[in-house]
Amino acid sequence: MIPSLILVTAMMHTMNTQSTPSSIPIPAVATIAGAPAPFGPIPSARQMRWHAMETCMFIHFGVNTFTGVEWGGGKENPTLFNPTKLDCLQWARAAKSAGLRGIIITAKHHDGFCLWPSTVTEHSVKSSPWRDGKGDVLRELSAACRAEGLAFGVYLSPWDRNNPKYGSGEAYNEYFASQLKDVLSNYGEVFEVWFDGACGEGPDGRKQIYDFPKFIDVVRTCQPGACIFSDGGPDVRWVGNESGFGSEANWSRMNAKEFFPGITGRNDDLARGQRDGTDWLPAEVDVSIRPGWFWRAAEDDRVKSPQTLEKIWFESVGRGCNLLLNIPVDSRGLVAPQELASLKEWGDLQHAMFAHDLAPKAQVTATSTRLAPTTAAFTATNVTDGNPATYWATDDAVTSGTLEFHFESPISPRVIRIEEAIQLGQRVDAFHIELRGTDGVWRKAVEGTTIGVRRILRLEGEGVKDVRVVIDQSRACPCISRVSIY
Ligand code: FUL
Repeated sequence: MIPSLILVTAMMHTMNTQSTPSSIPIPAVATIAGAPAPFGPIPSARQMRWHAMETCMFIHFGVNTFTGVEWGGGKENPTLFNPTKLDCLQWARAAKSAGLRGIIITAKHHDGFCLWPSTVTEHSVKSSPWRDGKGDVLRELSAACRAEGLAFGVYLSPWDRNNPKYGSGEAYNEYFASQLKDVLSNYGEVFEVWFDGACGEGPDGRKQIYDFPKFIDVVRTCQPGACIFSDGGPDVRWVGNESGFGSEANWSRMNAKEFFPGITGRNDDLARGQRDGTDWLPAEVDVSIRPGWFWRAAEDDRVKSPQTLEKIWFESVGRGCNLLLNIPVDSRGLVAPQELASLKEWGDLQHAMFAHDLAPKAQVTATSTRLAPTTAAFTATNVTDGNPATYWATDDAVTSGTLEFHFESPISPRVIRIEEAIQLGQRVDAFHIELRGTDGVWRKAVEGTTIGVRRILRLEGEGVKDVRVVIDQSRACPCISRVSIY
């Protein structure tokens, strides 16, 4: 793809539901005469689609749900697995109540128990009393996701404390690759495959060397549109913590060669990205709504509040990461009432906050515009047209600039959202926001470093007539595709 030749046909901004990654509209390639050359690495089509997913649900569910432990030892009796009220549509609706766009489930956690009837092990739902051993959680969940317009993804733990082949090298890698093929071939489109870096002991303390190139091949063959998550990508990187925040300075760039699943001691780089990284490798924030990843009754009163979820969202999605929020299903096979309430209330908060974008009502001007007046292709009003393909840009030699939004009647802005046209790479190094009231005095409201795919910041303006987005420093001419004010 030649990124300088990009035109978007669809409206990613307003899109908020999709059932498969391939149905997510992204910039299609066409010529914009005079467009800036890309700067540094740029996202692949599958990464562009992944960025648009923003917030998804993680579900940890399995035998641990019935034993109350976080890491099952692998010797659990499969008959323990017996969720008598399992209803994947309820899970999907809970996700939608908070505006989440996809669900990733632990098809197999470290204990090795499979939520689908694997043909290569007996340690699965088929040896459980649930649905008389004829059930398949992946089948039910993928169907529920399709029905509710959500994307479907899988977590498959390479670490397997049940399988006797674990620690044997090639034989186990074959086993894992065949399971991977199974879960990626039978449940429709998968938007993300989640590889846990954990690589613990096998029987007799044997250690397994995972064949990630082989696993990646399987994903690319079975699900070419799926993004692969691990500590080091290749498509999506871990953010370096499980507490629910991204770094304020966040580059979606890494020297991918230096990183691999299970890497330790590089959490700061994983959080911030590498400013001069050679590969596009954005960060995902994974965090649980409870202290643990799996449900247990003892933590029913420790479910995060809607306000905490909102804070997590601003500090993850608002800093250019995707958020994967774990909602562990309970032993009935349902999202527990505490989670349902928190998700719904958070969803209502979000809805109220983001119902009306004020920016399209403003008159927008810029200090300078690329190739003006010869062409209007890079004009300032592109940032409020709802089309991510269009953007405001300056001439190549100009690496700072200001967008001004003039409102007819005073507004009380609470949030500003800014996006770079990342199809041309990540550029902005420093920016700040200024507000001007009826007294005519500009006041700095907030400042930041990176913008990238998106930066969402809180404001506390009253009686504001004008808003300025000042790009103080950009590594190449700034290309801003969106500014929204709420
Ligand atoms: C970790 C695992 O060990 C946890 O149990 C959990 O699945 C988390 C998302 O990833 O590496």
